[in-house]
Amino acid sequence: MHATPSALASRTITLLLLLLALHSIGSEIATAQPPRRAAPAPIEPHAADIQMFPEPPSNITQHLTQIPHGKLEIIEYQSKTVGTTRRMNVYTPPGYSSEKKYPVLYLLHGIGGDETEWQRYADPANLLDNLFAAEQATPMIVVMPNGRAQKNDRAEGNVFAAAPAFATFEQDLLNDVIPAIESNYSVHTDRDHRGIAGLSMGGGQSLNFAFANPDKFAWLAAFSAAPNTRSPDQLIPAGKLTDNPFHLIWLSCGSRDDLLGISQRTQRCLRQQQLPHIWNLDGHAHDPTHWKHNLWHFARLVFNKQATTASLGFHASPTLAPEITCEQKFPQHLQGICCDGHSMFWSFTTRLVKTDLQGKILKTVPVADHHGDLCHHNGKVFVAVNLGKFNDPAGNADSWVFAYDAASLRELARHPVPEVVHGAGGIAVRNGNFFVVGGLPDAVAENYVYECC
Ligand code: FER
Repeated sequence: MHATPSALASRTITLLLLLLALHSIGSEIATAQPPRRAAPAPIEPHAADIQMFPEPPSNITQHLTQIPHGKLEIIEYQSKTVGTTRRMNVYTPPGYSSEKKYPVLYLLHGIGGDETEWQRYADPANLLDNLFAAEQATPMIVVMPNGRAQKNDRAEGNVFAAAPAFATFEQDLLNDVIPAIESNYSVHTDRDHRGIAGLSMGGGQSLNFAFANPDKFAWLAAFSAAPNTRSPDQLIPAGKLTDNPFHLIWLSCGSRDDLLGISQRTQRCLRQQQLPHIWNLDGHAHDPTHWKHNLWHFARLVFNKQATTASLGFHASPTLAPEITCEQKFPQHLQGICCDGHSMFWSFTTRLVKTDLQGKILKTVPVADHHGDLCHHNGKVFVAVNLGKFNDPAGNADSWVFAYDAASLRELARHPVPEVVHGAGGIAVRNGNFFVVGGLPDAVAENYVYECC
């Protein structure tokens, strides 16, 4: 059960290529149906093609009676663009008051949806109420308009025939929706306090509109963007952007989504143009679970520059990594750190510690001597543990991988790794496989990376 790093690398690449071959078969079947436009097939994988953010807990949209709730209301506005009275769904946070000013997130639906789709798919009202109650998101107004800017804007008949109306919506949004919101609600009206996000067609709209109007939007998310997304050379013409105009670009897609190629080509373009972004490729399909989960993660960052900078630092590029100081000192030394996008986990030999991305202590638990390096995977923290002697030639390391619940730091399981005879020095996770680096006593010349658990 051990392998050299190069053998592991080639095994990982083979697995990725196999997965991508399966994706392309899926997308050929899906795009064979007219009148859908063909989506480009998924393209060559690279190291960033991973699930950056874990699956959220299962209760993120649970209605809790003991917390304050926001309000959802359908309001009407006059659209000069369409020449009709149109409807949008507006969420105001708990305790909404005209004494305060709020940032606004414009949240756009998919090709078969309307102004009620987000509420049906992802229950943003309860999702946000719960985040605000836990102080995990910045209070905001969420506007869910109808992105099909035409006289009959119901999702009827061949929904693909309305694709041009989704492009026309740019004018409706800028000239009709935003002014209506800004004159009826107590909101900030600068770009720093305006975000745009959407699923599928709405994801394509968000990318197209934000890149065409960076003076209007500073926060951007596209969840499983559809083929209405402009091609990279149209979306970001070379040399057009001198600076990164966005505080956050969130791009996500499910690995089982037939439209994956759209997000991938957009992500490659952002990477090439060195635009810091978050790319979260989870295991879902073109489905409400992906949209709900990614809205939840995005909602925790949007309008919060500090949390976003920290999260981008971890996920976009090591050069952006912020300095994070743990606010408390612990005996013995720091063995390793890891991050789940919103929190940091620190292994201090005999103490496991969780902080926010500003270093504020959220939880500490005493643990057995000694807990070494650690990594995060899907809501759990895995720690390389040696209960015996590290770097001991006699092989008395007594090596384990301990698993903890990332929310509570409650111990969940202990996996023995007796192969790691000189101790478990480092641990990492990649595509659900764990890699443990062995210890190396003075007299031993060859070290191993072990794939385990
Ligand atoms: C297409 C395939 C899917 C397309 C749009 C979609 C405009 C949109 C899907 C959705 O919004 O869920 O070819 O072309």
